[in-house]
Amino acid sequence: SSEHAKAVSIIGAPLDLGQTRRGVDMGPSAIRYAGLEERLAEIGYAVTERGNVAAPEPEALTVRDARARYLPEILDACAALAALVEGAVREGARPLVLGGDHAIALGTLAGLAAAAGQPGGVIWIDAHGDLNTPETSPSGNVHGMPLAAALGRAPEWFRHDGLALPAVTPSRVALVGIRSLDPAERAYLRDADIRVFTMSDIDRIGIERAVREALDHVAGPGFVHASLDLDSLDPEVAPGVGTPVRGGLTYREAHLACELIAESELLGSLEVVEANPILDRENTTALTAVELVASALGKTIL
Ligand code: Z70
Ligand code: MN
Ligand code: MN
Ligand code: MN
Repeated sequence: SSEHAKAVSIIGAPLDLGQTRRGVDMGPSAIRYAGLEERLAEIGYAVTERGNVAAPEPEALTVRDARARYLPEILDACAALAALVEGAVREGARPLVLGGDHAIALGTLAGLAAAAGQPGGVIWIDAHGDLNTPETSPSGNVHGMPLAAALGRAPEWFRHDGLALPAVTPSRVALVGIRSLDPAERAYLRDADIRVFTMSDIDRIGIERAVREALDHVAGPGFVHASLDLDSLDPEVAPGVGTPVRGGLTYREAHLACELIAESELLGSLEVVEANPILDRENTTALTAVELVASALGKTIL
Protein backbone atom coordinates (compact mmCIF):
# COMPACT_ATOMS: atom_id res chain seq x y z
CA SER A 1 0.00 0.00 0.00
CA SER A 2 1.04 3.59 -0.39
CA GLU A 3 0.08 4.50 3.17
CA HIS A 4 1.73 1.56 4.93
CA ALA A 5 5.47 1.11 4.79
CA LYS A 6 7.14 -1.70 2.84
CA ALA A 7 9.05 -2.38 6.05
CA VAL A 8 8.25 -5.11 8.56
CA SER A 9 9.55 -5.62 12.09
CA ILE A 10 9.33 -9.23 13.24
CA ILE A 11 8.79 -9.54 17.00
CA GLY A 12 8.62 -12.94 18.71
CA ALA A 13 6.49 -13.43 21.82
CA PRO A 14 7.16 -17.02 22.95
CA LEU A 15 4.65 -16.95 25.77
CA ASP A 16 2.88 -20.16 26.75
CA LEU A 17 1.42 -19.05 30.11
CA GLY A 18 -2.03 -18.29 28.71
CA GLN A 19 -3.02 -21.93 28.35
CA THR A 20 -1.96 -25.31 29.71
CA ARG A 21 -0.31 -27.15 26.82
CA ARG A 22 3.44 -26.78 26.47
CA GLY A 23 4.99 -26.12 23.08
CA VAL A 24 3.35 -22.90 21.88
CA ASP A 25 6.42 -21.06 23.19
CA MET A 26 8.29 -22.65 20.26
CA GLY A 27 5.91 -21.05 17.77
CA PRO A 28 8.19 -18.12 16.86
CA SER A 29 11.12 -20.46 16.15
CA ALA A 30 8.96 -22.76 14.02
CA ILE A 31 7.58 -19.88 11.98
CA ARG A 32 11.02 -18.37 11.47
CA TYR A 33 12.39 -21.80 10.51
CA ALA A 34 9.57 -22.12 7.96
CA GLY A 35 11.20 -19.28 6.01
CA LEU A 36 9.32 -16.18 7.08
CA GLU A 37 12.06 -13.63 6.49
CA GLU A 38 12.90 -14.95 3.01
CA ARG A 39 9.23 -14.96 1.98
CA LEU A 40 8.78 -11.35 3.01
CA ALA A 41 12.00 -10.30 1.30
CA GLU A 42 10.78 -12.01 -1.90
CA ILE A 43 7.70 -9.77 -2.00
CA GLY A 44 9.77 -6.65 -1.51
CA TYR A 45 9.77 -5.98 2.22
CA ALA A 46 12.69 -4.62 4.18
CA VAL A 47 12.64 -6.97 7.16
CA THR A 48 14.05 -6.19 10.60
CA GLU A 49 14.32 -8.95 13.19
CA ARG A 50 13.68 -7.73 16.75
CA GLY A 51 14.13 -11.13 18.39
CA ASN A 52 11.88 -12.30 21.21
CA VAL A 53 10.47 -10.67 24.32
CA ALA A 54 11.40 -12.45 27.53
CA ALA A 55 8.84 -15.00 28.66
CA PRO A 56 9.20 -17.02 31.86
CA GLU A 57 8.74 -20.79 31.98
CA PRO A 58 5.59 -21.97 33.77
CA GLU A 59 7.53 -24.59 35.74
CA ALA A 60 9.36 -21.76 37.50
CA LEU A 61 6.18 -19.92 38.52
CA THR A 62 3.30 -20.43 40.93
CA VAL A 63 -0.35 -19.82 40.14
CA ARG A 64 -1.63 -17.07 42.41
CA ASP A 65 -5.24 -16.92 41.20
CA ALA A 66 -6.87 -19.82 39.34
CA ARG A 67 -9.37 -17.45 37.73
CA ALA A 68 -6.55 -15.99 35.56
CA ARG A 69 -3.51 -18.23 35.73
CA TYR A 70 -0.12 -16.46 35.55
CA LEU A 71 -1.82 -13.12 34.87
CA PRO A 72 0.87 -10.92 36.54
CA GLU A 73 3.64 -12.56 34.48
CA ILE A 74 1.53 -12.37 31.32
CA LEU A 75 0.89 -8.64 31.84
CA ASP A 76 4.63 -8.02 32.31
CA ALA A 77 5.43 -9.88 29.08
CA CYS A 78 2.63 -8.05 27.26
CA ALA A 79 4.01 -4.69 28.44
CA ALA A 80 7.45 -5.61 27.07
CA LEU A 81 5.84 -6.62 23.79
CA ALA A 82 3.78 -3.42 23.69
CA ALA A 83 6.96 -1.34 23.94
CA LEU A 84 8.54 -3.18 20.98
CA VAL A 85 5.36 -2.87 18.91
CA GLU A 86 5.08 0.84 19.67
CA GLY A 87 8.75 1.31 18.73
CA ALA A 88 8.31 -0.51 15.42
CA VAL A 89 5.35 1.69 14.45
CA ARG A 90 7.25 4.85 15.44
CA GLU A 91 10.12 3.72 13.19
CA GLY A 92 7.68 3.44 10.30
CA ALA A 93 7.58 -0.36 10.10
CA ARG A 94 4.65 -2.73 10.25
CA PRO A 95 4.88 -4.91 13.35
CA LEU A 96 4.53 -8.63 12.68
CA VAL A 97 4.15 -10.42 16.01
CA LEU A 98 4.72 -14.16 16.31
CA GLY A 99 3.14 -16.04 19.23
CA GLY A 100 3.06 -17.64 21.61
CA ASP A 101 -0.47 -18.11 22.81
CA HIS A 102 -3.17 -15.56 22.08
CA ALA A 103 -2.74 -13.78 25.43
CA ILE A 104 0.06 -11.80 23.75
CA ALA A 105 -2.52 -9.94 21.64
CA LEU A 106 -3.12 -7.72 24.65
CA GLY A 107 0.48 -6.50 24.37
CA THR A 108 0.32 -6.06 20.61
CA LEU A 109 -2.90 -4.06 20.75
CA ALA A 110 -1.73 -1.93 23.68
CA GLY A 111 1.46 -1.10 21.75
CA LEU A 112 -0.52 -0.13 18.66
CA ALA A 113 -2.86 2.06 20.74
CA ALA A 114 0.11 3.74 22.43
CA ALA A 115 1.73 4.52 19.08
CA ALA A 116 -1.54 5.80 17.61
CA GLY A 117 -2.48 7.76 20.75
CA GLN A 118 -5.96 6.23 20.50
CA PRO A 119 -7.71 2.86 20.30
CA GLY A 120 -8.16 1.17 16.93
CA GLY A 121 -9.93 -1.65 15.13
CA VAL A 122 -9.17 -5.35 14.88
CA ILE A 123 -10.18 -8.25 12.69
CA TRP A 124 -9.95 -11.31 14.96
CA ILE A 125 -9.69 -14.57 13.01
CA ASP A 126 -10.23 -17.40 15.47
CA ALA A 127 -12.33 -20.45 16.31
CA HIS A 128 -12.91 -18.74 19.67
CA GLY A 129 -14.11 -15.32 20.84
CA ASP A 130 -11.39 -14.74 23.45
CA LEU A 131 -13.92 -12.51 25.19
CA ASN A 132 -13.87 -14.05 28.64
CA THR A 133 -12.88 -12.12 31.75
CA PRO A 134 -11.36 -13.76 34.82
CA GLU A 135 -14.87 -13.73 36.31
CA THR A 136 -16.49 -15.55 33.37
CA SER A 137 -13.69 -17.84 32.19
CA PRO A 138 -14.49 -21.54 32.49
CA SER A 139 -10.77 -22.41 32.32
CA GLY A 140 -8.76 -19.62 33.94
CA ASN A 141 -6.66 -19.61 30.73
CA VAL A 142 -5.76 -16.02 29.85
CA HIS A 143 -5.55 -16.82 26.11
CA GLY A 144 -9.36 -16.91 26.26
CA MET A 145 -9.42 -13.28 27.51
CA PRO A 146 -7.19 -10.95 25.43
CA LEU A 147 -9.94 -9.36 23.34
CA ALA A 148 -12.01 -8.61 26.44
CA ALA A 149 -8.95 -7.08 28.08
CA ALA A 150 -8.05 -4.98 25.03
CA LEU A 151 -11.62 -3.68 24.91
CA GLY A 152 -11.14 -2.36 28.43
CA ARG A 153 -13.39 -4.88 30.17
CA ALA A 154 -12.54 -6.02 33.71
CA PRO A 155 -9.99 -3.16 34.00
CA GLU A 156 -9.17 -3.96 37.63
CA TRP A 157 -7.68 -7.26 36.45
CA PHE A 158 -5.66 -6.02 33.49
CA ARG A 159 -4.35 -2.68 34.82
CA HIS A 160 -0.59 -2.32 34.21
CA ASP A 161 1.69 0.73 33.85
CA GLY A 162 3.02 -0.56 30.52
CA LEU A 163 -0.36 -1.20 28.88
CA ALA A 164 -2.47 1.53 27.24
CA LEU A 165 -6.08 0.36 27.70
CA PRO A 166 -8.64 0.32 26.23
CA ALA A 167 -6.70 -0.42 23.06
CA VAL A 168 -9.64 -1.36 20.85
CA THR A 169 -12.89 0.46 20.05
CA PRO A 170 -15.84 -1.88 20.74
CA SER A 171 -17.65 -0.87 17.53
CA ARG A 172 -14.57 -1.72 15.47
CA VAL A 173 -14.15 -5.44 16.18
CA ALA A 174 -14.98 -8.23 13.74
CA LEU A 175 -14.69 -11.92 14.58
CA VAL A 176 -14.18 -14.36 11.70
CA GLY A 177 -14.17 -18.17 11.82
CA ILE A 178 -15.99 -18.50 15.15
CA ARG A 179 -17.30 -21.92 16.17
CA SER A 180 -16.71 -22.21 19.92
CA LEU A 181 -18.14 -19.66 22.38
CA ASP A 182 -18.71 -19.89 26.11
CA PRO A 183 -22.09 -18.81 27.57
CA ALA A 184 -20.81 -15.46 28.90
CA GLU A 185 -19.15 -14.68 25.55
CA ARG A 186 -22.44 -15.33 23.77
CA ALA A 187 -24.28 -13.09 26.23
CA TYR A 188 -21.73 -10.29 25.74
CA LEU A 189 -21.94 -10.55 21.94
CA ARG A 190 -25.74 -10.23 22.02
CA ASP A 191 -25.44 -6.61 23.20
CA ALA A 192 -22.07 -5.55 21.76
CA ASP A 193 -21.66 -3.78 18.41
CA ILE A 194 -19.21 -6.47 17.25
CA ARG A 195 -19.59 -8.14 13.82
CA VAL A 196 -19.43 -11.91 14.20
CA PHE A 197 -18.92 -14.20 11.21
CA THR A 198 -19.35 -17.72 12.48
CA MET A 199 -18.37 -20.74 10.38
CA SER A 200 -22.08 -21.15 9.73
CA ASP A 201 -22.24 -17.59 8.35
CA ILE A 202 -19.17 -18.24 6.20
CA ASP A 203 -20.80 -21.38 4.79
CA ARG A 204 -23.85 -19.32 3.86
CA ILE A 205 -22.38 -16.05 2.52
CA GLY A 206 -18.87 -17.15 1.57
CA ILE A 207 -15.52 -16.07 2.94
CA GLU A 208 -15.18 -13.20 0.46
CA ARG A 209 -18.30 -11.34 1.58
CA ALA A 210 -17.62 -12.15 5.22
CA VAL A 211 -14.11 -10.68 5.15
CA ARG A 212 -15.11 -7.65 3.08
CA GLU A 213 -17.88 -6.82 5.58
CA ALA A 214 -15.54 -7.49 8.49
CA LEU A 215 -12.96 -5.07 7.05
CA ASP A 216 -15.65 -2.40 6.50
CA HIS A 217 -16.61 -2.76 10.16
CA VAL A 218 -13.08 -2.36 11.58
CA ALA A 219 -11.88 0.48 9.32
CA GLY A 220 -11.30 3.87 10.96
CA PRO A 221 -8.80 6.10 12.76
CA GLY A 222 -5.88 5.04 14.92
CA PHE A 223 -4.94 1.64 13.53
CA VAL A 224 -6.34 -1.51 11.95
CA HIS A 225 -4.82 -4.79 13.13
CA ALA A 226 -5.35 -8.42 12.12
CA SER A 227 -4.97 -11.09 14.81
CA LEU A 228 -4.73 -14.56 13.29
CA ASP A 229 -5.24 -17.49 15.65
CA LEU A 230 -4.17 -20.56 13.70
CA ASP A 231 -6.97 -22.58 15.31
CA SER A 232 -9.31 -20.65 12.99
CA LEU A 233 -8.05 -23.06 10.32
CA ASP A 234 -9.44 -26.55 10.08
CA PRO A 235 -7.34 -29.00 12.13
CA GLU A 236 -6.67 -30.97 8.95
CA VAL A 237 -4.83 -27.91 7.58
CA ALA A 238 -3.33 -26.71 10.87
CA PRO A 239 -2.97 -29.63 13.29
CA GLY A 240 -0.28 -27.89 15.34
CA VAL A 241 -2.47 -25.84 17.67
CA GLY A 242 -3.37 -26.34 21.32
CA THR A 243 -7.14 -26.18 20.94
CA PRO A 244 -8.14 -27.74 17.60
CA VAL A 245 -11.84 -27.36 16.73
CA ARG A 246 -13.32 -29.24 13.78
CA GLY A 247 -15.08 -27.39 10.99
CA GLY A 248 -12.62 -24.55 10.46
CA LEU A 249 -11.43 -22.46 7.52
CA THR A 250 -10.03 -24.39 4.59
CA TYR A 251 -6.57 -23.67 3.23
CA ARG A 252 -8.11 -21.72 0.38
CA GLU A 253 -10.63 -19.78 2.49
CA ALA A 254 -7.82 -18.67 4.79
CA HIS A 255 -5.69 -17.56 1.86
CA LEU A 256 -8.54 -15.61 0.29
CA ALA A 257 -9.20 -13.95 3.65
CA CYS A 258 -5.56 -12.86 3.80
CA GLU A 259 -5.55 -11.69 0.18
CA LEU A 260 -8.63 -9.56 0.84
CA ILE A 261 -6.95 -8.11 3.93
CA ALA A 262 -3.95 -7.14 1.79
CA GLU A 263 -6.13 -5.74 -1.02
CA SER A 264 -8.00 -3.51 1.43
CA GLU A 265 -4.74 -1.71 2.28
CA LEU A 266 -6.18 -1.10 5.75
CA LEU A 267 -3.75 -3.24 7.66
CA GLY A 268 -0.95 -1.63 9.67
CA SER A 269 0.07 -4.71 11.64
CA LEU A 270 -0.42 -8.44 11.92
CA GLU A 271 0.05 -11.22 14.43
CA VAL A 272 -0.06 -14.98 14.14
CA VAL A 273 -0.54 -17.03 17.28
CA GLU A 274 -1.06 -20.48 18.79
CA ALA A 275 1.35 -22.44 16.55
CA ASN A 276 2.46 -25.44 18.63
CA PRO A 277 5.31 -27.39 16.96
CA ILE A 278 5.03 -30.26 19.47
CA LEU A 279 1.52 -31.00 18.27
CA ASP A 280 2.30 -30.32 14.61
CA ARG A 281 3.17 -32.62 11.72
CA GLU A 282 6.45 -31.73 9.98
CA ASN A 283 6.04 -28.01 10.71
CA THR A 284 3.03 -27.85 8.36
CA THR A 285 1.17 -25.37 10.59
CA ALA A 286 4.15 -23.00 10.70
CA LEU A 287 4.59 -23.31 6.91
CA THR A 288 0.93 -22.44 6.44
CA ALA A 289 1.38 -19.50 8.82
CA VAL A 290 4.21 -18.15 6.66
CA GLU A 291 2.15 -18.49 3.49
CA LEU A 292 -0.81 -16.72 5.10
CA VAL A 293 1.36 -13.89 6.41
CA ALA A 294 2.83 -13.42 2.91
CA SER A 295 -0.68 -13.24 1.42
CA ALA A 296 -1.87 -10.81 4.09
CA LEU A 297 1.11 -8.59 3.34
CA GLY A 298 0.46 -8.51 -0.40
CA LYS A 299 1.80 -11.66 -2.07
CA THR A 300 -0.21 -12.38 -5.21
CA ILE A 301 -0.14 -15.41 -7.49
CA LEU A 302 0.36 -13.54 -10.75
C1 Z70 B 1 -12.25 -20.96 26.04
C2 Z70 B 1 -11.63 -20.42 27.31
C3 Z70 B 1 -9.31 -20.36 23.60
C4 Z70 B 1 -7.81 -20.04 22.14
C5 Z70 B 1 -8.88 -21.55 23.18
C6 Z70 B 1 -11.17 -21.28 25.02
C7 Z70 B 1 -10.37 -20.08 24.61
N1 Z70 B 1 -13.19 -20.02 25.50
N2 Z70 B 1 -8.64 -19.42 22.93
N3 Z70 B 1 -7.93 -21.33 22.26
N4 Z70 B 1 -6.97 -19.43 21.30
O1 Z70 B 1 -10.96 -21.18 27.99
O2 Z70 B 1 -11.84 -19.25 27.63
MN1 MN C 1 9.94 -21.14 26.97
MN1 MN D 1 -7.54 -17.06 20.17
MN1 MN E 1 -8.62 -19.91 19.26
